[in-house]
Amino acid sequence: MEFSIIQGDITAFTADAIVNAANTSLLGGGGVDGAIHRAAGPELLEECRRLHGCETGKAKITSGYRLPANYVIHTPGPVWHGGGAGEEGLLASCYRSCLHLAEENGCRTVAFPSISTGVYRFPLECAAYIAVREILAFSPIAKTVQSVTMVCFDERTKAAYEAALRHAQQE
Ligand code: AR6
Repeated sequence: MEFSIIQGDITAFTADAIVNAANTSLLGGGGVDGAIHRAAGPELLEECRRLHGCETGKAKITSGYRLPANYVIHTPGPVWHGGGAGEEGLLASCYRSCLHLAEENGCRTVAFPSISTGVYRFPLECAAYIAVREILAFSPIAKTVQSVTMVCFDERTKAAYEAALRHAQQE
C-alpha cells in the first residue's frame, strides 16, 4: 500500500473515496465538511439525512455525487477537550473505521483530510502522529486499498504529517 502526503483541496482530488471530517449529525458544517457538501451538491445532504447521524470515531459511507470521488466516507472526529476525554483513541478509531469501510466497499484509493485539527482544535502534531501510525498499521492488512493520500489544506499541516511520517519510519 502506498502512502503519500500532499497539499491541496480534497474536493478536487480524484480517488475511489474521500473522507469527510464531519460532525455527529452528518448534516454538514464549515471547514472541509462545508466544502465537500458544496462541491458534491444537494443530493449528498439528502443521502446524509437518511443515515441518522454517526458516533464520534465511527464512519458511514455515501455516494460522491458531483465530486470526482465515487464515495464520501464521513467520520466525526473528537473535539479536543484537553486530552483526558479519550480524544486520542477516538481519533485513531476514525482512521481505522474509514479504512475498514473503504475495504468493505472495494475502494483502491482513499484520501483523508486532517481530521479534528480545524474547528475541533486537536493539537496538530499529536493528530498527525496518530493518523500516520494508524495508516501505516493498516498497510499490511489492506486487501483492496492500494493507495492512501493525506490531503493537507495548508503548508503547516503538510509539514506536520511529513514530520510524523519521518518519525514513524525511524522507529
Ligand atoms: N481540503 C482539505 N482540507 C481542508 C479543506 C479542503 N477543501 N478545507 C479545510 N480543510 P475542519 P474538524 C482542512 O475544521 O477540526 C465542521 O464544521 C482544515 O484546514 O474542517 O474535524 C464539521 O461539520 C483542517 O486542517 O474539521 C464539524 O462540525 C482540516 O481540514 C467540524 O467542522 C480539518 O478542519 C469538524 O472539525
